[in-house]
Amino acid sequence: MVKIKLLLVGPVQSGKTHLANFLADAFEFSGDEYWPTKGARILEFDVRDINVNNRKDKVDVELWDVSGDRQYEGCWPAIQHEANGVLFVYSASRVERDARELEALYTSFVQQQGLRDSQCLVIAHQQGADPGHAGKLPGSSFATIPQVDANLDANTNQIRSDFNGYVSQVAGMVSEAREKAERDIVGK
Ligand SMILES: Nc1nc2c(ncn2[C@@H]2O[C@H](COP(=O)(O)OP(=O)(O)OP(=O)(O)O)[C@@H](O)[C@H]2O)c(=O)[nH]1
Ligand SMILES: [Mg+2]
Repeated sequence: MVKIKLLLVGPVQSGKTHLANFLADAFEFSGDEYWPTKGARILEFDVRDINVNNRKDKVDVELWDVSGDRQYEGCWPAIQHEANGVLFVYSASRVERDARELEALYTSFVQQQGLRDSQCLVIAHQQGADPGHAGKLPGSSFATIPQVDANLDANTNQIRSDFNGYVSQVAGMVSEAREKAERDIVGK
């Protein structure tokens, strides 16, 4: 079993909470009304039978659904502490507005924390009827980070499988680092 901490970040109303509830199967919190997230909320769930370094394993996910409101920036150090990965969510119909904000979030959540691009995923969230932009984000920060589309009103299998693929990759890195630390202790 591997435990990972993932952060879901992005501009306000880009659908992070909606997406987090879907990924955690926590539909009791969902509805069409908008309830801004205060600071962050933590969802815990496991992903079973996924490939972790060529072994089938269970991964315990701690998913931090982070508010897009800058008034909570003071909470970011606590949120960022020991995170293993960052999921960037933006609204596909507001790509110009959101792209600039994502660049700033990338600096704070990835570069300044010493995380690698391989620990990140970009999600273009298509909310409601207007699918909006579904190509790649402009800007160089995200050039090497995989970008996927999510449409919870249509194909939910796709985003679930994209998410599981990402979890498998991050869990693989975490488990490898743990095994290396164990080997270092015994000096082999
Ligand atoms: N139809 C539809 N509506 C959505 C979807 N995702 C979000 N919404 C609506 O968009 C609004 C904002 O969604 P949230 O998930 O709360 O946004 P957020 O990114 O968590 O916003 P903050 O917590 O303020 O940062 C809510 O009214 C949701 O019901 C979606 O996939 N489809
Ligand atoms: Mg929210």
